[in-house]
Amino acid sequence: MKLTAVELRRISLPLVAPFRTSFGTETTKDALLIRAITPDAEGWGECVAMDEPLYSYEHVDGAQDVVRRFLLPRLFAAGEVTAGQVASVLEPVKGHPMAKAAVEMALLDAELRQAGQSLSTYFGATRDRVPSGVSVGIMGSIAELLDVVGGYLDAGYVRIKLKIEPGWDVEPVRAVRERFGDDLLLQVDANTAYTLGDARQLAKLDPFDLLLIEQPLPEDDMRGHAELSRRIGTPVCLDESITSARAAADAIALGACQIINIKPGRVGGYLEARRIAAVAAANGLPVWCGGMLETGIGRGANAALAACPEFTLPGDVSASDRFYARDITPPFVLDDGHIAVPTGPGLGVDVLPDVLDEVTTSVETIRP
Ligand code: SMG
Ligand code: MG
Repeated sequence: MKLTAVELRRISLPLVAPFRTSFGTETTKDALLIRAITPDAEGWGECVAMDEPLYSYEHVDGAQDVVRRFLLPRLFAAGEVTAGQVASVLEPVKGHPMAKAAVEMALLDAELRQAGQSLSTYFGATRDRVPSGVSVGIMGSIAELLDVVGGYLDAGYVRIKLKIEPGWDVEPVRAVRERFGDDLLLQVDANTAYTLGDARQLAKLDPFDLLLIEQPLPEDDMRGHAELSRRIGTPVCLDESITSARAAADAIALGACQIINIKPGRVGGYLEARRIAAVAAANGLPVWCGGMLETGIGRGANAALAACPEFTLPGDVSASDRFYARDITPPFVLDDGHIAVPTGPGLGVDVLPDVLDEVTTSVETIRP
């Protein structure tokens, strides 16, 4: 693809309710969208960096700066570039996987639209819908949590993930188990809020038969996760720590995780995400697709990824209305607890121009 221009567009979408994790509370989504313009086709990418560097070191203003100043000049200089070549062209720039992933995604969308192929076909996906799990924030009280979880179960979600932190772990899990029963698929996510010294507290989750505990310890604490895996019964799943296929291979070799949450933005793109799925499958580990409060653009792509055969656990690919009353694409809806995988060319989702314009806060066009 020969890029003639790239549009960097910022949008702001209010969340239907605040989303609290161990690292902060989100009330609006400030996203960077990337539109790759070529003579034959256009493609969209969504950068999942959040407005503050609290989930990882990236943040949306920084990502935009990196795209503008360091990534696009390299792509323009490379001339004709396929989506599959983007990662190696951008490889000299250290880190910034969310910025890189968004650029690669926009090119991939453009390329597949031109070829008339859907992302799911390109990935070799084997399902036309994916089971939908939902991530539930930290609440002010157990009563409120039970109400919220009950609402999601009534809506049809097939798996519940509870955000936890010190002081909000065993009791909420116990309450949800007691209220909704042993058959509920239940897991927790700590977003790095614990240390290995909390192993005994985390072992108190063992009786509740959780599917997994996600990222209990800091991002760079691979050895700690390996040790914790030996001390608790709940399978350890890594999210923040898995930044590449190499990191995944290392974590598996160390015994630091038994399950992997794959997020394309965190690992530099959908192509690296596919490689991580392959590494995990070759080692017998289940994987699932995480979420970063994506708009319909990223949500559709995540559904395609989650439809690949390695993804054997329900992911965080929820319906659009989990976060947004109004999205910039037609909404993804729950159907019998599942989300349909888009079938159209490229990402297979179409941006609604009027809504997009209404929620846009800035547009910057960069040309070679
Ligand atoms: O998109 O449904 C979603 C969010 C899922 O919990 C979710 N994501 O660590 O897995 C995670 C978090 C990261 C974002 S929290 C603001
Ligand atoms: Mg997580």
